[in-house]
Parts: sequence; structure tokens; C-alpha cells
Amino acid sequence: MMKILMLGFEYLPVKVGGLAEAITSIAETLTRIGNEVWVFTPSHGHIEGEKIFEMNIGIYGGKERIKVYERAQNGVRVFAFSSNLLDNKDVYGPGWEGMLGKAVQFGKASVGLLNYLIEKEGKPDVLHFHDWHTVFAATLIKKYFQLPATFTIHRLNKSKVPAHYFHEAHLRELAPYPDIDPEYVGAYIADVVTTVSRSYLWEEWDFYRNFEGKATYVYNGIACDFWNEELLENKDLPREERRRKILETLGLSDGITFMFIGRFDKGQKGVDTLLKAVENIAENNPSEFSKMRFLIIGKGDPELEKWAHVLGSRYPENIKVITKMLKREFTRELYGSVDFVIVPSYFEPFGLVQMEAMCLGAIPIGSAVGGIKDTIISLDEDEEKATGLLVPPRDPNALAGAILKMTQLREKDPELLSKMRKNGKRRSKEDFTWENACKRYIKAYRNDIDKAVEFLS
Ligand code: NHF
Repeated sequence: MMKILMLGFEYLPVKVGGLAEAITSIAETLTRIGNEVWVFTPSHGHIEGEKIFEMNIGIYGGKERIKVYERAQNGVRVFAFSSNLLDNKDVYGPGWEGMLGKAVQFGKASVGLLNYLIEKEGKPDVLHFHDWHTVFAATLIKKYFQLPATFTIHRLNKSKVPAHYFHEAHLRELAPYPDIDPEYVGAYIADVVTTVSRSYLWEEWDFYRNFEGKATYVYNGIACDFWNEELLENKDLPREERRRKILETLGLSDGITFMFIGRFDKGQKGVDTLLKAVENIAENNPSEFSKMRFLIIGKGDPELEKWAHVLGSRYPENIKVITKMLKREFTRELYGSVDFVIVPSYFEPFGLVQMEAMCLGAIPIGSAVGGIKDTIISLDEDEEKATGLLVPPRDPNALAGAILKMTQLREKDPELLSKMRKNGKRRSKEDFTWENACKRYIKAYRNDIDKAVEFLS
């Protein structure tokens, strides 16, 4: 049994992306397997539970009043920090300065609360902090309380912060230069540095090599209790029937269905690669294209949204573009009905989409990068165990080729595809559980864990 202090900028129900899901699952699973977990997080306007503590912190020559609310959430003790700024609903804002202000206030207030809790209940055994926004807090906690610390990077941000923020956070000894990368600071003060897949660790070795001897990986899991076929509305219908029905509700006739779901951004998710691949098939293989249906779902960059809509209106029989947030339950219905899910990311530390797809029997076609590469067993590598198909990133022709190949397989070898669906379900349920992840985190906390060793790779 360990007492673990976890720091996260997102914690459910406050959620921007996959980070909240990951931190919450880690905290809850650690609790379930017999540990005590405290989570410190900014309120971001979500005030729940009992006010247990108030303090003033000195900030920019003035004083800021901070209140702390404690709630029990699935066995985890969650402490949310509240102040004018920390209550702002924009999790990574308001603006760049607002966000840094939040990170510094959160840091100082974490020391205040921990001082109070230590006096009452004693010290946690270990500190586990996530992503760079919690670095001020973690570094201050290390400075004042010397807890063994694990730093988990879910996605490298590679930003620079003006040194004066560190000075303001009482960490001037760590900021001797005008611009400081907080990820370096976090990894420097941590005892163990982890990221969320083995391939991502090596892809970003230019960063992690600076911390060789501390760096390793711990895979995420997937919450199969929610992403579960048993919970589908039409779970008793054959998959093709579910597909036909759901396409009909979206105004499309039946066909072999490919889905993309994710953020429309220009730096990571590869929406442009997908749109080019679809254009390429529509122009060069019209007869194959006529059998295909594409559901392209997500929001974000206005240019990408426009491009998707233009393509959708050029081929209204084949393409449906949805640029609004869908309910999680409806997304589950989609995963449980479509044939394939496309994950064309440029890079992906772990990636939830391919896991959700595999849980629900949709076959992922994904870029051979990061967590996508480590979780999908590709048809080209091992036909027996295959769960999907991997393609090189940023390569619309290769993706178009993969889409055509899977269309032909869908017609010619449906047994192979059902085997792949089964393999995918097994892989997501057995190999990538949060319990496995947490057992490995416990090893990281004890520093009883294998590391990435450059001269052995
Ligand atoms: O799954 C949670 C998530 C990852 O690949 C994802 C990412 C951010 O980019 O660990 O963090």
C-alpha cells in the first residue's frame, strides 16, 4: 500500500483531451488495487465537495486568496484549488499568461495544502506529476518535501517559459537563463521520467536522452467498461445491420464504412493526409470509391473544416462530415457499426482512438508511429495475430492504398476481417488494461523498473 500524491492540470469531469481520461483512470485504478491517492488539481470552475482549507499566497508583490475543496470521487481524494484565476473555465488559459499564472498559483498553493495535510496526516510516499503545467507545483514540492517523484509526459510540448515565472514561483535557482523549458526542469528534478509508449519514447529520444538513466515508458490502458459491445443499443443485430441503420440515420446508403474521429489540427492528427487520400481515391478509382462511405468527425482548424465540408459536398453520397462534438454514447454506436477507423496522426504518444475502435470491433488503419504502432498488430507483419493495418505517416498515397486494400478484403475475405476484429478485442481488453499500467507505475515509484538504455538499443 502506498500513499500517492498525483498532480494533474485536467481531472474528470474537467476534460480537454485524453489527458483527463488517463490521469483519472490511473488514480482510480491505483486506488482499486489498494493504494491511497490524493489528487491536486486547479478547479477550472468545477467546484465540488467541502471547503477544507484556505490560505493566502504571495504573488507579484500582492496576496491571492486560495480555497481548497475536497471531494471523494470513486475512492480518490480530489483536492481542487480555487481562486479568481484558478476558477477560469479555460483550462489552458485565459491566454498564455493566464495559463502560466494558473500554473504558478497552483504550484505555491500545492505547497500550502501539502504543509497542512502533512501536519495532520503525514507525508505521501511518492509524487506523480503529469505534463508540464504541473512542473512548478512538482518542483516546489520536491524542494520543500523531497518526495521521490515520477514525471509522466503524455505529450511533449517543447515550449519556453520566461525565467521570471520561475523566479515568481520561488524556483529562481532552476532558471539561470532568460527562457526555460519546463519539461527539462520537470525531468531534471524527477527521479523517474515516463512517457506513454515505447515507440514515442524513442521517437523523441532527442529530448529523453538528456535524462538517460531515468527515462522509461508505461503504456496507458483503455476503459473497456465503457467502450464495450455489450452496451450497444442494437447489440443483438449483426454488425452489417447496425452499419446499415446508422448510415441511414446519417443520410447515407449502405457501403463499406471508414471513420475518422478526432481533433482537426494541422500539427498532429493528420486530417490533411486523410482528405488527400480520399480525394485521390475519388478521382483515380471512382468504381471502388462508389462502394465506400466515409464518416469524418471532429472540430478545430477552420481551413481543415472547410476543406472537409467542400469534399463532403462534392461527394454527398459517399462522405458525411460532422464538425460538432458527439455524445460519447453515440460515438460508441459508431465504433460498433463501422468497418474501419482511420488514425492518420503524424505522431501519437499513445492514442485512444485505435483502442476504442479495437474494443468495439472496428478495424483500425493507423500511422506506424508511437502508441498506434505499439498497440496495433499489422496485417503485413502477422496475419494470424493482426488487429489492423499500419501505414507510414504523412503519406496520402500509402493511406489510399490501405483503404483500397481493406475494401477488397471486406469483399473477398470477410473471415479474415472477423478474425482481426476478434484479435483487436482481445488485445485491447487483455494487453492494455489500466491495471497493467498501474502495476508498472508502482514499479516506477519504487524505481524498480527497466529503463531505456541508448547503448543497448
Ligand atoms: O493518449 C493520454 C493522451 C495520449 O496520444 C495521446 C496524447 C496525449 O497525445 O496519455 O495524452
